[in-house]
Amino acid sequence: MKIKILLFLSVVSTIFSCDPQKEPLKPVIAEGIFINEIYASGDDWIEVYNSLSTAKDIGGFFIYDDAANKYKVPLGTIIPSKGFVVFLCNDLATGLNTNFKLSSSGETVSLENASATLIDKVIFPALSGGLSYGRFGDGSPNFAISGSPSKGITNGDSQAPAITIVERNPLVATLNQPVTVTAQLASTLNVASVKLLYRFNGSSFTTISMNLSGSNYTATIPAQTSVGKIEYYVEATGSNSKTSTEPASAPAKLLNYLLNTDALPNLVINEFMAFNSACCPDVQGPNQEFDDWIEIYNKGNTAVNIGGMYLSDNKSNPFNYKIPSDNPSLTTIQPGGFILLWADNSPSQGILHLDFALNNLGEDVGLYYLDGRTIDEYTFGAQSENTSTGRTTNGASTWKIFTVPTPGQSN
Ligand SMILES: [Ca+2]
Ligand SMILES: [Ca+2]
Ligand SMILES: [Ca+2]
Ligand SMILES: [Ca+2]
Repeated sequence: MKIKILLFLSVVSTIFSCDPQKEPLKPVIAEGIFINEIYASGDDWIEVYNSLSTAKDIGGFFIYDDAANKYKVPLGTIIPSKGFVVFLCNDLATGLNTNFKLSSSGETVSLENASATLIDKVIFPALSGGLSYGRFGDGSPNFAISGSPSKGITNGDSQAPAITIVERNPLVATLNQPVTVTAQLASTLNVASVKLLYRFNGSSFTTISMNLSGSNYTATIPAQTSVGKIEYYVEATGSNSKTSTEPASAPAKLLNYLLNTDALPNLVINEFMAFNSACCPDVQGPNQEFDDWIEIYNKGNTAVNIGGMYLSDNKSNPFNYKIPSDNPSLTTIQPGGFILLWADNSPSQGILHLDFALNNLGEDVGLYYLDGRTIDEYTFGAQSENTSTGRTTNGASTWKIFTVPTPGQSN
């Protein structure tokens, strides 16, 4: 038996040593101090737990996501028995602030004692806003994504179910059309119920059960026969009676879609530029920024305020960027007039600056109504530097490349 085991170990060590790309395998020597919970989507933190029956001084311990750049816990950092200490992962490298941040796409965090012996190592998955990854209960080998992070306090025996994705189909609904809402949970285990709550034009909420189908929960909001606004949220309850919602602050914040029968405004995307290095600057104080832009033309007979409408660089995501509606004087286009929007990823520069840029290798550019219906959209290919693409004449159905772009003016 002994020989067999030794042979086995030798085979294992051969397998593990043959890939020089991987970090060297180090055994984890548990000593009762655990990485207990991780939050990684902004204001990152790591919670460490002391499972021992005595207080523990973890001064001189090391925490890291990169073995070449370890953070050293300050001397005199004591965790009481069954207590916690939280490290803020913010690059500050002082006190309980680590010298690294965490990736919301997931990575590995390691904990070493003062002799640099690895005592815990956690590989965490992608964590979107509001979710944490931790041990349930504290110090246990059972990990789960949680919808209710518990920074510096017990993770409890069990967690509220974590809702990871909520989608609806169709994304843009019309009158007399049912809408199916799908919710994905981090786990379908220990889920007592998942419910969809919706209301129409601010009335009281109607609650319907969402049914498990595959790994998703679905329910359908019935077709509406009159115009208005549907608002909704998803609520998941665990077999431990703990509840989470998406949006997390529901019902204060809700998902919604609009149903209306308005005629679409008579607007077109008239010209755009996706590769600007020398033409037509966005003048910001002393700076000239050579940014992408989109020109919209009003070919109708009435003024149109585009506040509340959407622009996108992706046809499948019409709700990408909502034009603010708090300054109609800047967002209203007169008949026969133009408006220029900077696609410069800089909404802080003003109401006519979008939160995306245009890819000069080609993509979509689209203008969408208040309810997401398509007003105009266009798909373009690779662009030459300092040329624009636009309609041959204002509002025309054919497009051409302009070597002399005319942002905000007649083509
Ligand atoms: Ca906790
Ligand atoms: Ca560009
Ligand atoms: Ca700019
Ligand atoms: Ca133009």
